[in-house]
Amino acid sequence: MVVALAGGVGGAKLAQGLYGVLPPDALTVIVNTADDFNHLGLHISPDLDTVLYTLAGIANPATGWGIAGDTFATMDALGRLGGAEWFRLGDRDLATHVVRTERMQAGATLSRVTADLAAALGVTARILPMCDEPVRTLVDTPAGRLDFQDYFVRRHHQDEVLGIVVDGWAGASVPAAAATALRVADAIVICPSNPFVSILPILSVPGIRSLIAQSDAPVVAVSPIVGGQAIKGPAAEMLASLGHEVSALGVARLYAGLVTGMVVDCADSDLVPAIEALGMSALPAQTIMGDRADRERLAAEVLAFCRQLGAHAGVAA
Ligand code: FO1
Repeated sequence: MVVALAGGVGGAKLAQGLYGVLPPDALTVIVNTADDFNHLGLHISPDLDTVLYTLAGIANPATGWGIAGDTFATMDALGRLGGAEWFRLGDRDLATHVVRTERMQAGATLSRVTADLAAALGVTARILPMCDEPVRTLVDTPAGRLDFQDYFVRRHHQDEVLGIVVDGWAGASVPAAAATALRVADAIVICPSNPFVSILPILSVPGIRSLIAQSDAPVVAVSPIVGGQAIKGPAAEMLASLGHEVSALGVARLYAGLVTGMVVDCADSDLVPAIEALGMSALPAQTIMGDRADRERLAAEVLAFCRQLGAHAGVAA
């Protein structure tokens, strides 16, 4: 069993690569839910839906989120009525939120609803929320403390990030399916998502760090920073404003003590010695994922790296 930790678009791409190179039921993706919010009376789970749509092969390739070819007639009609249209929910995408909201209001857990949505879309990987309790990322900025989607979408992540709060973590618990997957994992992959607002919220769920630490599986992270830049989103700006080096080394320092290895882009091969000095192995690879072939190629390299690390540690990964 390979367990991947993922947030939004970048993480979903590698998750799709892993899904493509592994047997149908050999992948579990534990997904960030701290970006979730209630909007228009609906429970929106952006990262779960991005992973779900990407593995189902229906994600919008231009944005990475939402459904390819979707229309926005409802958003436009909403705007004419004075409703909030800043968070672009497509007409087909809305069906997902309506089903999830209805099911959760009837008492189903987010885990249950997500499993049923995955089955409905033919996805055989396990897609698991990091927890079923409400945990929310809040972003401290010069304009004050902002809800995540206000910061990220409404204000176009232009505010300087002075701090990040994962609100509600203490009340969260690792879902049983996620704990089981981590216990039987042959490899644990931290996908190239934003370390601060996608990966660290997952790691904030009580118990998940110790489940990872107790596993004898290799833990490999893929850097979301290439040549000092993020492929997408505000990860580079956040590293800078939060006082970290804006590089794959800066990311490696965030994961030191947790991971066995780090995959960096070939452009950052010069950082390998400094990363290895942190007590982890480092592998340069082509980490920019354009098409599905790129995603599967990187996934195969990551898994080979895991096997190599596992062999050194005496584990058949
Ligand atoms: N991101 C945007 O930048 N603008 C949007 O209008 C937007 C709408 C949206 C709708 C559904 C969904 O699942 C994701 C959506 N996202 C949008 C992306 C989302 O805000 C981010 O992907 C995550 O929260 C961070 O990874």
